[in-house]
Amino acid sequence: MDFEPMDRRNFLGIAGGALVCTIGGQKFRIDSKADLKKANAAYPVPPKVAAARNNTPISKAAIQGSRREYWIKAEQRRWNVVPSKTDEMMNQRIKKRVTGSTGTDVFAYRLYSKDFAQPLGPATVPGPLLEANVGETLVVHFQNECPLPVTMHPHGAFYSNEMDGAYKGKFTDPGGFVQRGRTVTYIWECPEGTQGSWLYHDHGPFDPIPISKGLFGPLVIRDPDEPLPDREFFLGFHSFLPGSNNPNLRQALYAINGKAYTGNTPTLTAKVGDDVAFHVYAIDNDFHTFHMHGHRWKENGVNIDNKTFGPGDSFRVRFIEDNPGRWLYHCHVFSHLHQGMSGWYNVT
Ligand SMILES: [Cu+2]
Repeated sequence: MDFEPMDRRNFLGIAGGALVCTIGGQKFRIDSKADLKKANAAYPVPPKVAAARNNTPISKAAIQGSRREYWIKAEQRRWNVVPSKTDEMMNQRIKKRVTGSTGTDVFAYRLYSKDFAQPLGPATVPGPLLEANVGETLVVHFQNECPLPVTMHPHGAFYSNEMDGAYKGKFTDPGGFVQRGRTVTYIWECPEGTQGSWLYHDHGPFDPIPISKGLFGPLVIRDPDEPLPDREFFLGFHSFLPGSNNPNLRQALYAINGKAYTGNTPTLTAKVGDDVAFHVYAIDNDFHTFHMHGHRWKENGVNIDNKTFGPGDSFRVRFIEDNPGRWLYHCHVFSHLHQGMSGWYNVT
């Protein structure tokens, strides 16, 4: 990370598409080399965080209704964005001399059993699905094993101010600056009016670096009166950029659920007659579209087959499956599509 304040010429030189962040009052580019260790060491610990004990217990009285409890760690791991090295849509090999190495270091949320006894699967991009019914409370015990302070911040749920998992400078609560080795418990309520397809993500002091390294995931709050779909899919639209996060990449990879190019992104399956739901969200620096071949759905009473959505947006598409075939779902921004943002939807 370049901690030199940038002059105007430098700024203009990189402003075309580069993501510029201000951290600790210094501007830096997300596509330049980053010394995260140095940046971390230079970062002041907010006063309420310094004063807090590890995982201050939450009183049971604070929890309304029944609880859905999760134990989640943020971990660092290797991750291959294009494991098959092939784009099945274009029937092309993904050439290392074009993209650079598609293997990279990510930060990823990982689900554990009660009291962090054992992992229930690998750390993944996106993180595990969090779900609750209206009337329940999400209790999320979160431990950080990444080398930067990171957090979990939910969309859609109801929470008190200190539970929003966000860095706020000197006003930061312990849940907004979870240092390596520390644990916090978040309580997020799901009263009437919070139902929907949402997401959660890091909102710590290094935002958006940990998000672009993989710290996000789906969150659904269900209306218990609504029948569950027969098939449902959770799709996060995001990107891996060359530079600080992915030093061996030569070009951006536009990903769905941590993978890029058809055959690597999720291959979804359903059969005719199924009640199908797609829970879709975006969490990078771009606007995307969700386009589905051979299908359409209603939004505000209008039939559409392509929906634009931006960073932090989330929505659900639901229809009764009526059209068998090998279909594509993809982002219709062509540079994103041809840098990986598409997948198969196979209907029998
Ligand atoms: Cu896109």
